[in-house]
Amino acid sequence: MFDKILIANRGEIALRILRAAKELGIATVAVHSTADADAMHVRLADESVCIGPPPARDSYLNIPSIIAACEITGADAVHPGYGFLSENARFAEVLNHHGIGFIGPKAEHIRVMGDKIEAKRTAKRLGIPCVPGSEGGVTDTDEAKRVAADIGYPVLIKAASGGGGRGMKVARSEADLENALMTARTEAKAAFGDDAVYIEKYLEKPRHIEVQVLGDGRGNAIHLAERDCSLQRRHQKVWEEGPSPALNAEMREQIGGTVARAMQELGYTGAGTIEFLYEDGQFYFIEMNTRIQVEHPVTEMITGIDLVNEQIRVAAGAPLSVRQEDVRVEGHAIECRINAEHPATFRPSPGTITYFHPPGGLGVRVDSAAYQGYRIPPHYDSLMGKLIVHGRTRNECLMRLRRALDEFVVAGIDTTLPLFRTLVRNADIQNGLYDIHWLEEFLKTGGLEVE
Ligand code: MV4
Repeated sequence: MFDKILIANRGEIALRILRAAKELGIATVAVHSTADADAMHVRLADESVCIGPPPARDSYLNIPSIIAACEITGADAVHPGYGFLSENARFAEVLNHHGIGFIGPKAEHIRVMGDKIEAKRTAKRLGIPCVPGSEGGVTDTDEAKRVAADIGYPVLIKAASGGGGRGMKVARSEADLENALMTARTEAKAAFGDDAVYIEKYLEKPRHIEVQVLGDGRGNAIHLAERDCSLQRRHQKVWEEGPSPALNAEMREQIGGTVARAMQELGYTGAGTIEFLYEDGQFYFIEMNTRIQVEHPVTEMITGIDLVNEQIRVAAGAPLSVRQEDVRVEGHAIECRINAEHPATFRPSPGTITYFHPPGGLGVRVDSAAYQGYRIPPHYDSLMGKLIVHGRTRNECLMRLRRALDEFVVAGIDTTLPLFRTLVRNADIQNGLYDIHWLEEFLKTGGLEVE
C-alpha cells in the first residue's frame, strides 16, 4: 500500500480523495495554485505545495510542477481526480517513468478511450452494442453519403478528439451532409488540433445511462449498476440518479454483465464509466470515461462501496474488496450538482460565502469544499458542492431531497439551489419521464421562475 499520495486536483474531489486516503492510513499531499491557498483540501492535508499561479495551465495542468511536488514531498502515488490531467495518458506515463504510481487505468487504455473512433472500435470488438455508423473516420463527402444512406438520416457527425458534446453536427438530409461534414472537420481542427470525424445514426430522444465498472487489472472486473444522467444543460450534467427509472433488474443485469465481461477481457484497471444512449429498450455505446466521475457518490450510496478506496487499493496492487456476487443495489440515490451560478442565467457567481448551512439527517450527504467565509475563486469551474440523497425507494428519495434542498442555505453568492427546488417538485421529474433534451426544453419554456 502507498505511504503518501499527492492529490493533483482541487475543490470537492480533492477533499473526497483526501478522506479516502486518510481512512486507509495514507499520508496526503495537497497541491494548490495561489488562488487556492485557503482551500479546505490544503487545510486538511498533511502537507501542501503551491504549484503555481491561478491559471490551470500554469498549476493543475502543469506536469513538471506536479512531478516536482512529488519529488519534494516523496509522494509515491498521484490521484488525478476528474478533469485536469485525469485522462492525460502522457501524465500517467511520465509519473510511471519517475517511479511514481498513477491512481487510474493503464496509460494505453486512457489513450484508446480518449480517441472516440478507437474507443468505439474497441467497444465493438469487446461485444458492447454501439450506435450504427461509420467503421472508422470519414474524410470525404462521397464516403459520408454512402454511410448516411446505409444507416438512414438524420445522422450525427462527431469529432474523434471531441467528447462531452464538443464538435457534433447533425445532418437531416443529404443536402445538409456536405456542409455539416466540412463544418465539423473545421471546428474539430480548431478545437482539438485533429479534424478526424466519424458518423453515427442520430438518436432523437434518448436517455443518457452510464455503467460504473471497477477492474483490478488482473483479469477481474465488476459492474456497479448504472446512473441516469439525462438531465443535462449544454452537456453539463445537473442531476444524476441511480438506478435509472427507465431500467428494470433484467436490463440492468444484461447491460452490466456485458460491460463487466468487456472490461475483464480488456484487463481494465481501476474505476471507469461506460456511457450509453438508451432509446426504445436498446443501449448504444457512445464513450468511455477512464476516471472517477463527479457523480460517483450516487453509486456509492446505492451499493455502499467506496469507489475512491477501491481505486487506491487496486493502484497499489491489491485486489478489489468486492466480488460481483457481493454487489447489491439498495434503494435509490439522486445527486444535484450545486454550482456557484445564477439559477436562471447560469452566469458564474464567484465571491465570498457569507453563510453556509448544509442539510443533514439520514441518507443526506453533502460533498463540498465550501465553508462560511470561503471565497470561491473565478478561475475554475463553478461546482461548489454536490447534494446526494438516498432513500429506500425513489419516492422516499425525492421527498428527502425536497426537504434537504429546503434546508440548504448558502448566502453571499448565487447558486443553482432554486433550480433543484423547482425540479424536485416537477411532475415529469417525479415520474422519471425525461430524456436528454428535457431540461433545456424546460428552461427554454421559462419553467424556472426565480425571484
Ligand atoms: C449522440 C446523441 C444522439 N445520437 N449520439 C453528447 C455528448 C456526448 N456524450 C455524446 N452526445 C450525444 N451523442 C448519437 N448518435 C446525442 C448526444 C447528446 C447528449 C447525450 C447525452 C446527454 C446529453 C446530450 C445532449 C445533447 C446531445
